[in-house]
Amino acid sequence: KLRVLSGIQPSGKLTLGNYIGAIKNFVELQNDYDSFFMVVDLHAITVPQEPAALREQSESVAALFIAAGLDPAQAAIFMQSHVPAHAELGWLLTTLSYMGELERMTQYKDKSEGKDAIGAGLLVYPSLMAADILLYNSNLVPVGDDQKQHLELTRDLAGRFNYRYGDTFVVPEPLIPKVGARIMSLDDGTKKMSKSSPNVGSYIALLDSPEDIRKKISRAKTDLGREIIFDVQNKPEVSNLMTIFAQCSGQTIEQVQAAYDGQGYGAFKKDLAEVVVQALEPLQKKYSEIRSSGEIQQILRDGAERANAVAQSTLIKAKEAMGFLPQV
Ligand code: AQP
Repeated sequence: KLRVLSGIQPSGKLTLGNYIGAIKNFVELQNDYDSFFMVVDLHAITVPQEPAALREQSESVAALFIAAGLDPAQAAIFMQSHVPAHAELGWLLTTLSYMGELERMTQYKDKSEGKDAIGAGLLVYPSLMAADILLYNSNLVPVGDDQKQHLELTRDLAGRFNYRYGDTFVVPEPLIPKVGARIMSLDDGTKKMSKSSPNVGSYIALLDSPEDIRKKISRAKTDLGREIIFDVQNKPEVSNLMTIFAQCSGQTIEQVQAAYDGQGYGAFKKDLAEVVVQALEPLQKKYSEIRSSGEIQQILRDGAERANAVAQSTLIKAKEAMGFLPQV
C-alpha cells in the first residue's frame, strides 16, 4: 500500500478552509492508503501560543479529525510532539537547508511581515515539515494550495540528502484538490481563509454555531454587480462563496451557477448559510460525543505507537547514512 501523511497545526480554531482543502480529502484517502494524520503542535509554536490554549486546541483538532470521519482503526492519528523523531530529523534537515531557500517561502514572508522580532522557528518551519513527511516515506501528501511551496522544498531536501548520503528517503508528491484548494477569506477574496486571523468574521470555524455561520455569511464581502457568476479574476469574493457552496452541497460549480442564474446575492447567501450549517451539523454532533467520551487519549496513544515505530526506524537509517556513530 502506498503511504499518505498530512498534518494540521493546532494554532487556532479549524476553519472551513482547513476542512475543504485538507481534512475532507484525508477521509477519502484513508481506505486506499496506509495513512498517518497528525496534529502538528511543534509547528504551532513557531508563533507564540498560550499553554492552556495550545492544550485545548490540540485535543480539539484531534477530535475534529475523528468527527470529520477519520477512523483510528485505519489511520494513525497522533500528536507530532509524541513522536520525538520529528524534532530530531527536523534538526538534521535544517543543517541541510539554505537560508536563501527558507527566506523565499511565502508563508515565512507573510508571517514575519512587519515584525521587528521574527522567531527563528518561522524560518526553519519547512525543514521540520520535510522531516514530518520523510520520516514516514510518504508517497503522497494531501494539502491545500498554500503548502505547495513547502512540499517543493521537502522534495528538494529529500533529493539533496539522497544525493549526498545515499538513497534514504522517498521523494513525495503533493496531492492538491482541483476545487477548494484555496478557500479565501470572507472579508477579502484575495487572501486565504486562515485560522489565525485576528478577525473572526473572516473565517467560518468548523465549530461555529448556526447563528454565527448565518451572521458571518450575510456579512461576507461580495463583489460589485449582482450576478452569481464564477469568475475568480473579476469576482473573487462571489467565486469563493460559490466554491464553498459546491463543496458543502456536493454539487459542481456549474450546477451552483445554473441554480442561481438571474438571482441576486441575498437569496444566494441565505441558501449558502443553510448549506454550510447542514454540512457541519453531523460533524459538530460527533465532535461533542467524542470530546465527552474521553476516548481521544487512547486514540492518540495508539496512533503515536504506530507512528513511532515507523519514524524511529527511518531516523536511525538517516543518522547512520550521515555518519553518526550507531548506538550499540
Ligand atoms: N484557506 C484554505 N483553503 C484550503 N486549504 C487550506 N489550508 C489552510 N488554509 C486553507 C490547508 O489546511 C491544512 C492545514 O494547515 P495548517 O494548520 O498547517 O496551517 P496553514 O496552512 O498555515 O493554515 P491556516 O489555517 O492559515 O493556519 P495558520 O493561520 O495557523 O497559519 C494544510 O493542508 C493547508 O494547505
